[in-house]
Amino acid sequence: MSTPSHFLKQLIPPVRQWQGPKTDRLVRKPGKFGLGQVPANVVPDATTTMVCGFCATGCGLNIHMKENEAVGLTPATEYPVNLGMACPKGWEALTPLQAKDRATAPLLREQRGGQLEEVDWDRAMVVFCERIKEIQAKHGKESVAFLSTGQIVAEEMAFLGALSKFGMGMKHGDGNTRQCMATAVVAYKQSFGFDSPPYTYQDFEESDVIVLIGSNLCIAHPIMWQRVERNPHNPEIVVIDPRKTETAVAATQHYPIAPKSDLVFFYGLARLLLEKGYVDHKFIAAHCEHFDEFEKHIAQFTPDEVEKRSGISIAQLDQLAETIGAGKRVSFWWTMGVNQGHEAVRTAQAIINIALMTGNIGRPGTGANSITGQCNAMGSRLFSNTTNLLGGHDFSNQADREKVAEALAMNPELIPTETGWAYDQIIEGIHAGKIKALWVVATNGSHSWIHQEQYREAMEKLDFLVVQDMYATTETVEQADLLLPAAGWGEKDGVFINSERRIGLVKKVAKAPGSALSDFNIFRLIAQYWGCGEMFSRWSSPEHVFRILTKISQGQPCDISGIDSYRTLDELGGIQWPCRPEDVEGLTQDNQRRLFSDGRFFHANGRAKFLFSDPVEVAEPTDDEFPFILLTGRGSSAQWHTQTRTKKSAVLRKLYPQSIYVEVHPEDAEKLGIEPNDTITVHSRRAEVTVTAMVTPTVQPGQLFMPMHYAKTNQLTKASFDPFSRQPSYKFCAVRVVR
Ligand SMILES: Nc1nc2c(c(=O)[nH]1)N[C@H]1C(S)=C(S)[C@@H](COP(=O)(O)OP(=O)(O)OC[C@H]3O[C@@H](n4cnc5c(=O)[nH]c(N)nc54)[C@H](O)[C@@H]3O)O[C@H]1N2
Ligand SMILES: Nc1nc2c(c(=O)[nH]1)N[C@H]1C(S)=C(S)[C@@H](COP(=O)(O)OP(=O)(O)OC[C@H]3O[C@@H](n4cnc5c(=O)[nH]c(N)nc54)[C@H](O)[C@@H]3O)O[C@H]1N2
Ligand code: SF4
Ligand SMILES: [Mo]
Repeated sequence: MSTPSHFLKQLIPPVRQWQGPKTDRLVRKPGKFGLGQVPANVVPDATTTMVCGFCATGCGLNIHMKENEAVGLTPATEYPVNLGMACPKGWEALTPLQAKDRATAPLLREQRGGQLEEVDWDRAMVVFCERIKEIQAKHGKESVAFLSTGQIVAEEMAFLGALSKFGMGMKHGDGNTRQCMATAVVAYKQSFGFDSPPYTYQDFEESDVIVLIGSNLCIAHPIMWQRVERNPHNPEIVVIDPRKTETAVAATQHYPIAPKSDLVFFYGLARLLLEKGYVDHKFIAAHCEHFDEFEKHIAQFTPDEVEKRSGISIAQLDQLAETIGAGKRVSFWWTMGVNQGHEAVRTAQAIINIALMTGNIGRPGTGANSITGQCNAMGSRLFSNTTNLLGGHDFSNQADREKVAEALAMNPELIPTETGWAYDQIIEGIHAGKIKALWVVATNGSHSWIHQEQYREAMEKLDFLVVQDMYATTETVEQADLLLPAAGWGEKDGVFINSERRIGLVKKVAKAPGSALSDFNIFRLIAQYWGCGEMFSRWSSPEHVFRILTKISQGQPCDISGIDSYRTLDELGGIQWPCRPEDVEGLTQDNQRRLFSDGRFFHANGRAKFLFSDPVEVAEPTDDEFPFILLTGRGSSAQWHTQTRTKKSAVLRKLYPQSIYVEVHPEDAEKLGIEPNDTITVHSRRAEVTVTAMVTPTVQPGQLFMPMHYAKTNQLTKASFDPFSRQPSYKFCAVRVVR
């Protein structure tokens, strides 16, 4: 076995030679470009196609290169997802790689209160391992945890999950997917028996009724919206959202539901559908269970009750029931307006129940469809070793542990027998003194986590905070003891899994700056310095790991053992799971598949379950002191999350307000004497923040909306969680406004 420092020399310049995309096979003669992005004086000599690194739509981008380096990009016309389209972030995807604040060398803060100072990788690795081993020796192995992401390639996620839990003995690790997808994961697992979004994007084009719930598709998934626009069936487009969003304006029906009244609303809708006879009893009898109990449960949710709780009138509810009843192919799509709630899992399942009872699943243009957020959210759901064991397996199941151990050629005893703590429990664990060191990879919790002060205090309490990021200036890096500089999208190889379960390829088309390494190589290095390099000797390249993962997936609903190489993915324009060896034949460039076409679900008896509960009160209702509801979410198609990437593009920066604003309804503005662009303060029980007033009827009276892209927003939010998924309820807290 080579020594760590010997190993280091293989990975780090000057020994490391940059070689561009791995082999010729993944590049081809330059394609047609000319459109915008390639500088006029540069003549590319090759083009390669890869998947965008922002949202879960997973658009294909043609990267045009000269001498092995990306010089521009254009949306891929032949990729089955985007068909030649991209949103502003996609067009600008290469720009953030050039930013001045890229982390180019490891930075170490020797003492709290001191400065972060440049060190070499050897020193960084020695400190990383020594400090963590010291803390584990003193406080137990489980006193060290990690927080990861839905934005690195699946091979890296799996590496982090395996290295931390099997190699370093950690028990607790979670990801920002908790902030985002946990609700859908739990809802699907309980209802269908596996975390299985059933749709393919073609369904957007094949529905005659499209119901979007808590989803602002026009700005959060603009290219999915383009697919809706291509629908030739003149569909009814229904938006259920308290705000008159860009999507609501473009829809044919908008139901401005009272925030967090969705559960009552959907139970009432189910009752009405039943009453009107719009129910597929044959499908229910053949493929579902617990419908009788559900029928009894919903009896109490009369149209009257719905009107009282949701603000949607009896006539409007009736219109929606008629629309769904008349639809031949009705699809239901939900995003964060559902997932981020205090009773989110049951709300998602109330949507699933409506799709099931009307037989709108498994056929073209139908489905109970959770739209994912980040480029590789689905990858993290299946392969990050956080909420489940690699490949959608179960930590607590011995057969699963043995199967995974065998595929990894390791001792099954090294696999923990329980899932670790959820994100919020890790933060709580830090406050309780149980977690002493934290390793944060590709997420920026000091900005994005709920009730920010509590999070930041937790970071201060740690004995050791390591952050692994592309940039040296994020809010979380500001609190770090050690920064490990990472390569970003475009600077490394691997796969992402998009919202329709499509595994797509990401390629190295640019050099990471300075001595920044891919997350993959950082993990290899750590394994060597930690002393478990032997265990990961087969994890020598992303493609090797991909093959290991395909093997682990065998026999699971997400079986991808039919995908033999990156080349196959490249040639086909991505492949949706499942892809067993017998599925491969016949897959063509525009391969489109959906789940449940045979009516069999993943529970042992093959049946889907109707699941439900009584609605409960939100954690922080409004009152006389804090009379407004604060909603939060995406602000524009040009902003990505905490903006570490998108704010680096001058083009994107022109497309949104530079400083934080709050949307206020004109009636409220008038009552409070607020003029457009006034500086106002918004107070919650946790903080007060100064913002610019944007007076607009997009919000209803009594409600405010603030985009999440500005760090101040989460100073206000209230830490409350869905009890099943432990996903934060970002979209409801009580505030007041002062001019
Ligand atoms: N441009 C851009 N695109 C993105 C992202 C980004 O940062 N920028 N992030 C990506 C990620 S990770 C995600 S998760 C997705 C998120 O995508 P979306 O979920 O579509 O975006 P949000 O704006 O968070 O929330 C959607 C809507 O939920 C509504 N809502 C709030 N409360 C309720 C409620 O109680 N009931 C209902 N029915 N609706 C409610 C809000 O008014 C909002 O319009 O976007 C992805 N795409
Ligand atoms: N109030 C409110 N808060 C929210 C939400 C909301 O609707 N309202 N939405 C929530 C949701 S759905 C989400 S998904 C989260 C997102 O929250 P975060 O994950 O915290 O947001 P990002 O800005 O995407 O952070 C990703 C980080 O990874 C870094 N990075 C990017 N690529 C790489 C890479 O390849 N390697 C490494 N090592 N680092 C990389 C980026 O520089 C950035 O610092 O926010 C949540 N927070
Ligand atoms: S829609 Fe999403 S995947 Fe497509 S270009 Fe925009 S950010 Fe990238
Ligand atoms: Mo998300």
